Amino acid sequence: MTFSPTTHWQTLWINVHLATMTDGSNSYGAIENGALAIADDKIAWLGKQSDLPTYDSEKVQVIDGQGQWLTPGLIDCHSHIIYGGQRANEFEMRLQGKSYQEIAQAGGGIVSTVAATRAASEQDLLASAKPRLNALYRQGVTTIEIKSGYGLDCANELKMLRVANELKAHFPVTIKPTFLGAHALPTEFKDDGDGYIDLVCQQMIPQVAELGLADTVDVFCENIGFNLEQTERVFVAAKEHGLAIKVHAEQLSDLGGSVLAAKYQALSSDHVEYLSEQGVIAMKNANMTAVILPGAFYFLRETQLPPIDLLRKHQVPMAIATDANPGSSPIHSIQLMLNMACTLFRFTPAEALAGVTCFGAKALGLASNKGQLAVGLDADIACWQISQPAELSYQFGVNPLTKLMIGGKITIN
Ligand code: DI6
Ligand code: FE
Repeated sequence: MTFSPTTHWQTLWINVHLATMTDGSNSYGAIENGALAIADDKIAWLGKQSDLPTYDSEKVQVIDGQGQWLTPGLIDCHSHIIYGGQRANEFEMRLQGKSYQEIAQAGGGIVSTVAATRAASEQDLLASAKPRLNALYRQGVTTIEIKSGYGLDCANELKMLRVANELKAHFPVTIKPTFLGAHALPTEFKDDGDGYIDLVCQQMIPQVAELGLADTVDVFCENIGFNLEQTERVFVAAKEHGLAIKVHAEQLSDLGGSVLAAKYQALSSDHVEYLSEQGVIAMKNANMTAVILPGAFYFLRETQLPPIDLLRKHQVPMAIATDANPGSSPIHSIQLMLNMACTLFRFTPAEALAGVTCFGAKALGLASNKGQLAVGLDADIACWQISQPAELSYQFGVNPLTKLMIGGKITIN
């Protein structure tokens, strides 16, 4: 490790405990009674406070953490927070016995949100996304991935991605927009999935790449989404345009989407309740991350558990995210996801925290800059009024966040 000279330090946290998350999901990488210094938006030094080098106390802004815990800023690596309307009516239908798939097949589901999103102006979409992002930000989220996928034509997919990019002007959060044109079949392409995929590959992806509106492409590979062949065509087009890929796979059935994604070196495969051991091994060999989405599992009352033990056995990193969306996970709480990963999937609290820090970063291709407290990484730091890191997974509903720092600047105090 090279430490930058103390003369460059701008800010210094003292009297803090650090959950560095530099040990993957094995431990918190804890440093108790620590300190952490920042220079040029990056972490410049961290360690035991007793080892703190001498610094110029006139030039460095000192923050006294009073025994609180610092973690990396939290990362929500899978969300759909931009959409028009809402689907409380479908929630009621499901409570009367209809399944998510039945509602989708009857013209509800994703395509009903598509109609509302197409009808919404850019201003409307921005206004409705802001409180959702604000809720996550207030809980310590410093990086979020936001998908398109409710426009399903060129103009409306680009509109959604513009809104995702506009949110950057309203929040200090790092926003990673992802193009999810292949989310569902729009009604004008009913019975012509291949025709719609032509549009995605030949028009939408080239424009998204050219306008720089997203750097990653996602596909919903599922029996109610797109088949393997269609998914592969999207991957090929994305790669041709220099875009990274990820996939919604094995959420409702095992089509083999994760194995296909591994062949194309995808960043992650997300949901994965129905993932087979073969899929797990393919993901491991391709250095992919499994993104586990407890909110959708809970809200859809899914009973098929993701293969957590197999993912552990083959050491596939597991991220956790909200999947915040109007249909399967209308949940804007990263803290609830930490709790649900533990209660529903038997994550350890350290695995859960890794899921929204180091492995969330990895799922977004940001592991060299974010997700850990380590020298040289971005100074995105959450400060918590807790007595041990497991408290972050143990309770929800009371927000223990007391300060948030993004890129070395305090944004919540
Ligand atoms: N899987 C999901 O859980 C969301 N999208 C997807 O591909 C659901 C989106 C919705 O129902 O609106
Ligand atoms: Fe999703």
